[in-house]
Amino acid sequence: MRLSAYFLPTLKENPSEAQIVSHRLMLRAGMIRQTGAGIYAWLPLGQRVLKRIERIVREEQDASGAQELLMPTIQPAELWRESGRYDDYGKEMLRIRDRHDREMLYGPTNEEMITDIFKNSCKSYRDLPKNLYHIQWKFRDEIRPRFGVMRGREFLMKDAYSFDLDAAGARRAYQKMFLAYLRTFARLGLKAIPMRAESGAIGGNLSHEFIILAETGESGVFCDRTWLDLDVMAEAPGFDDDLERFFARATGIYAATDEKHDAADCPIPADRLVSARGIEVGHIFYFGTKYSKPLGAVVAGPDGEPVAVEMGSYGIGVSRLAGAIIEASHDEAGIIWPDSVAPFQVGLINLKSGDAACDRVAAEVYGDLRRAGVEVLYDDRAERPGVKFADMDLIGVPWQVLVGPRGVKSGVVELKRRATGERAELSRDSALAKLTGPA
Ligand code: 5CA
Repeated sequence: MRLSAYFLPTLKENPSEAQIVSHRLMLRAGMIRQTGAGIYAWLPLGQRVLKRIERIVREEQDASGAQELLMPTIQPAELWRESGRYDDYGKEMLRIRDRHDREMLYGPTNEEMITDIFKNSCKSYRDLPKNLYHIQWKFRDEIRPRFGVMRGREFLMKDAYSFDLDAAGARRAYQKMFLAYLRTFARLGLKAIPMRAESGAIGGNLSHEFIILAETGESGVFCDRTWLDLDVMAEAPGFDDDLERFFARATGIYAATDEKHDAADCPIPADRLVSARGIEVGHIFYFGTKYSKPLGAVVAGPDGEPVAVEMGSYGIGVSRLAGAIIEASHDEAGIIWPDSVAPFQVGLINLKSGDAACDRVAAEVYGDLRRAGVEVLYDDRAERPGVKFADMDLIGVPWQVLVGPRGVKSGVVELKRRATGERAELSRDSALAKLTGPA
């Protein structure tokens, strides 16, 4: 992509409405624009990041055995009357009437709808287990939308729903999602700590939130110091392995949200307890028959007797993650994208646009990289080098390739790693090999 043609409205000044760094940087880097309170348009750069996050989330859901479908954003009120949540949900639910005066709503979550879909097609224990998920926009009329995409009113969520014949099956489904979540967040370059949590409006009694420690986080959390240096992924099994041991290990190291933490009843000594703030990027729930019973999701068991299916639900805040990753990875100059979610892999800077030799070499490097399948943002604008450096650092592309008059003469380009600031002069071929070779 040539930057001269790209829709990338970066801002030089810090927008006054943004209180936390990720919100500031997302606005400044031209990733998002607010269109209403807690509602954002994702501009091309932001949309690229969102798609990359989605892809990793999807790959890990698929690897765990969950199957993707797509449910609508608009739901009939009727279903929520059956579960009893239509009145309970209160003002957070956006209620709508169609032209026939039928009551509808913009879904804040999908337990009712998926249970209805499931029950209409699955009638036997042989249809189990199933785990169905989608990645779809949600609306919650939050009292205090804030921090940009972190607490929006409209936001993108991955929500999965598991169906099992009995509690043991449901526990395995829960553990699979638990593992899929740890794998997902690790691939996103994040250290997410699973914490015992309240199940709130979703219900049930087994629940974990996945929390990224960050000063700007909205959740108060407590955890064992051990978590700070632990790479739990080093011990992670495969999806088909026995998950009990790993689950026991990962949930055995104390971590709880402030709603669950009780100082008087804390299992670890005070000197090992860390009190911190965190961002909730995922939340999983086991709630048994809370929805299957009222909605009639019943299958015939092996003995022919009807059994209400055991369910869990599993959410990841896909749009929130874009902000969370920035909170975890930035510096004074801007965003530092992990390679796995970067909107472009390489930012190519022509230090002297208009100079025939620089233009030629930069265009050739651009062509070489694109042919090798690398996603490149080529800054071909007639701007000063300082402006180009600042913009490329701001948007946080992991590698920068600098083409300038001096290097062009001696046949080299400069390669800069955004995260460390390290620079090296390399021949064009070596630079290309490095950028297209194995990571
Ligand atoms: N049905 C369950 C699981 S599928 C559910 O809705 N869980 S949730 O309420 O915890 O939401 C799942 C995830 O969505 C949260 O962990 C959080 O990362 C994200 N999320 C929730 N509310 C918002 C919001 N207002 N803005 C951005 N992300 C949000």
